[in-house]
Amino acid sequence: MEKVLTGIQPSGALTLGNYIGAIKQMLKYQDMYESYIFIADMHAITIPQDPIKLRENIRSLLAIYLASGVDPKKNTIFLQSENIYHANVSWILECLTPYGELGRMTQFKDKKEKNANFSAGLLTYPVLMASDILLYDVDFVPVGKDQKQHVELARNIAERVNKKYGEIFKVPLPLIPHDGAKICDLVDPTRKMSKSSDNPKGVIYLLDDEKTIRKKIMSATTDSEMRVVYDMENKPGISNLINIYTSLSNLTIKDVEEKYKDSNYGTFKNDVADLVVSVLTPIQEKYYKLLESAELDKILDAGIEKTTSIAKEKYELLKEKVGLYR
Ligand code: ATP
Ligand code: LTN
Repeated sequence: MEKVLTGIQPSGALTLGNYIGAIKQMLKYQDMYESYIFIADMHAITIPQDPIKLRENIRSLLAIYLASGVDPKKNTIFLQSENIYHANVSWILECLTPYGELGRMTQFKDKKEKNANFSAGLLTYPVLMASDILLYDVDFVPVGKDQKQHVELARNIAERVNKKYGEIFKVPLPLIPHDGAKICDLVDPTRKMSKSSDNPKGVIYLLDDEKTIRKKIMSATTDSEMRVVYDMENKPGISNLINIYTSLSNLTIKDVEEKYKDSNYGTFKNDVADLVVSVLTPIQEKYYKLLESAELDKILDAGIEKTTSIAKEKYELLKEKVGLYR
């Protein structure tokens, strides 16, 4: 069976963008492929994190996965930092990756602007991501549009290493969702909705209560035209709401335009809010039950046992090919 692997960083409260761009894809692929899902905690520390908050976020992310419907019987679920081979392989791959290639990554260029003292880890971040992927010989890597460049880098690294040392890694493909590939901020719809945003009004968090969700959607930035029509360039606010609506329903963009052709923005926004609340409420109910459960630790224990033995084998092969043995 073909394999998929994906992960999310526990770098803050998860957003509707993470749900639509990442978690919904996991739910789809868990029934189609052998699936590996992890918590990218080592990626989270590429920017400063409070240790107590980080630990909470790790547990919270796992509970969100499960509450959203990620099934531990269908997926191997693990914590990245518990598998020592990810960082070990990353070191070898870093030594085989030109510095210039990493400096060109869009996310690195964006994130370094936000912190003058940015860490070296922020630069090498995509190589750790490449090792996450390449350790497991996966066929596909489901990610949002913003991570496509990193998966392409992982492909380049795999091809380069295979060419130099012989077949070691499988070269994977990114899987990008069509609708909702990029959910945007509600206040500034030209920007990605992001968990590390500094304005919470533009971001729907998965654990926001109903009143907050409704308020944020009703105040979302739109335009003065009063036509529910998809046009990302000239009407980014309304197009973003259409994207959210289609991603959470079975409707296409055309269906939504047709359905709301005689409606004002208030009616449309109200329906978007109803839909978001109806998707998030059951997830929240399950989440709060799961958070304290011992089940969470059992799932990670099983995941680390399985992934350690797979990753160890790949690491030993890579070391041998590179000449790291006595
Ligand atoms: P940060 O703000 O910490 O960079 P983020 O909210 O951008 O975080 P990530 O942890 O980088 O989220 O991403 C987790 C997954 O969610 C990735 O697959 C990413 O592509 C997807 N994702 C994140 N934000 C969005 C969004 N706004 N729309 C669609 N997909 C998204
Ligand atoms: N960088 C990704 C998280 C991530 C990932 C991965 C996704 C780390 N390693 C491997 C897919 C495959 C992010 O920020 N979304």
